[in-house]
Amino acid sequence: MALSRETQIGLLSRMLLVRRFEERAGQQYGLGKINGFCHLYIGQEAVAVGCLTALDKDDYAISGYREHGHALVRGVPPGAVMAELFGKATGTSRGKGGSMHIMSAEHRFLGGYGIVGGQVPLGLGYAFASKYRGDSTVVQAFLGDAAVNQGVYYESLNMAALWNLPLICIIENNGYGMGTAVARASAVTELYKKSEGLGVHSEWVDGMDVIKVREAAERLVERAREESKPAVLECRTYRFRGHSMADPATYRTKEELEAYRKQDPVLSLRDRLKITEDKWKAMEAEVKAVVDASVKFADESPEPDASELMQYIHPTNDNNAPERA
Ligand SMILES: Cc1ncc(C[n+]2csc(CCOP(=O)(O)OP(=O)(O)O)c2C)c(N)n1
Ligand SMILES: [Mg+2]
Repeated sequence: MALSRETQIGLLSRMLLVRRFEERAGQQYGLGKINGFCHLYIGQEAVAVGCLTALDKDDYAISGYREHGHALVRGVPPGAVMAELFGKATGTSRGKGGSMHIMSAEHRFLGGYGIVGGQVPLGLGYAFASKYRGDSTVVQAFLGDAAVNQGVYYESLNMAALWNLPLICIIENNGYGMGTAVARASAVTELYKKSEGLGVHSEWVDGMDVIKVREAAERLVERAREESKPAVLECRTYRFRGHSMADPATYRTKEELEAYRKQDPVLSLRDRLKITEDKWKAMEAEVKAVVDASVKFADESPEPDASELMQYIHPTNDNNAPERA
């Protein structure tokens, strides 16, 4: 069914929130308020927004380390995400996870994972649990193009196909794994084809077009829910910034970047919907207020207390863990 104009405007405003949040995160990084790694999602907004809005509240999503946007779209409060980036006690992981480990059990957003491809078997476990409980929840696991080169991706999909588990792997093919182009790392560059031999329904979609992504995701979610079957959706997208804050992205040409900028997922939907200047200004102002508030919240939040230093980490190092027999 075609999406209503109202729904499309909703998708646009979520993409705008992710875009402006990420721009601000980059700026805050420059100001020294965010330490460690920080991978921005700018350019890829249509993937998280198109896919995650096809899920129900009870479904699950898991991602890699480029996951601020997934968390926001899943409904995690922007203040808690920004506070986690700042390493504050009010962050989603109480300031201990940072950029790569945003998670919220309440929003069924399972993270934020730093090991390339490691989120796929974890998502598989949730898909198994769904089938075991018989509650018809489905799992979306987001991974990058380079993660498709990890053995565990195939092992997980094999099990999902064998046991008919509702796992949807969403490949965010942004053309590069750090500075390595897909064609230099994979003999088969149409990444969705690599799972077909496992008996997994696999397809690709234009990942710069949120409407197309949403339509494909809706179809695959319904299929996973009703038939309990895995699927792969390769979304062809592009990241406008470097791999992380430390990457000046000299491995690609200006012309390439410019060509993708013309397909900017946010601006192209704005133009397609013929949003008036006034309406756009109002949308921008609304998003800016949310992002401003997230920074204020993170700024004003306390650092984690020193007494928490050894808490909520590996149990053998946790001085508050119950004694083991
Ligand atoms: C198992 C493992 N190997 C290597 C790394 C180092 N590493 C971090 S990001 C990355 C590239 C991943 O690229 P891709 O999967 O395409 O995701 P993108 O960064 O483009 O979103 C690599 C190799 C890692 N984190 N984990
Ligand atoms: Mg990539």
